Amino acid sequence: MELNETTITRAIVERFSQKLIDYSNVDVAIVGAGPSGLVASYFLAKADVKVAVFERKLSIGGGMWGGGMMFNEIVVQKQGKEILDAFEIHTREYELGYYTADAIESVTTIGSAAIKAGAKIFNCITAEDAIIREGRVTGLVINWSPVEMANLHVDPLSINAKYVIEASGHPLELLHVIERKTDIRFNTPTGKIVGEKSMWAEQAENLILKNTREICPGVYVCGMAANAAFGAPRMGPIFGGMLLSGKKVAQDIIAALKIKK
Ligand code: 48H
Repeated sequence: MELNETTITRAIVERFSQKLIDYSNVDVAIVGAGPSGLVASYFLAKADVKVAVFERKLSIGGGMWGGGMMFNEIVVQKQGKEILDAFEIHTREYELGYYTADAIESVTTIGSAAIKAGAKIFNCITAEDAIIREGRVTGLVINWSPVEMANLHVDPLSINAKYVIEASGHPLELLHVIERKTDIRFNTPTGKIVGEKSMWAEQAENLILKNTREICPGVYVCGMAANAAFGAPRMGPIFGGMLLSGKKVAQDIIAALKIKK
């Protein structure tokens, strides 16, 4: 059989277009494929929730590839280890209550499990805005990341979602847009984004599950974005909180979707 370039081209364009059309209307759209967004997508997909993840970069994994300062090992505490165990990621006890795992194994295994469970990940796509109806976020406005990088004037497309998860990490991009463009009040003490505090691993990891919640109608926040939104500290390169936050946001949304039905 001779390989035909036109067939290869048609295959890619048709398959990708169909995928995007299929996922233009989802139960949950996630902004960011870092550890918390990926774990959330896995648990949602495993529960048969239709979920799409939009990731600005070419690669998934966010800040987990680089462990701490590019030393590509991550640290988790006991509860975080339980999530790594569920993905069958190797861990080693370092000292009592501290476990390490290979950062690359962690990203690739969680990413693979999420996709196999049914999550669709769209890389190179940036969520640049939200769709809002009567004070509720009902979807995402998306564009190719290279459009943003080249500063091209190209209009975006949109995705309809019952729930959106803000998992964009430190910059809280979606919440900043909502704050800037609307009068929606967030469920924070100030009604606005409070902002991330300096590093305090113990407090940050303790607060993250409390901060993983619906922050305004239609939007849940998880991962580093949750602590930044509610004014909690950063935790440095301990990743248990990210993993647990991803699982919690999935569980909360699964429960909310059941009530909605
Ligand atoms: C599409 C976007 C957009 C956008 C950003 O930063 P992340 O790894 O996020 P988390 O919260 O899952 O994990 C945080 C962790 O990596 C970390 O930074 C920690 C623990 N820090 C502690 C400390 O003290 O420093 O991933 C977020 C992902 C990235 O891949 C971005 O490219 C992506 O979201 N992203 N994708 N549209 N508008 N904004």
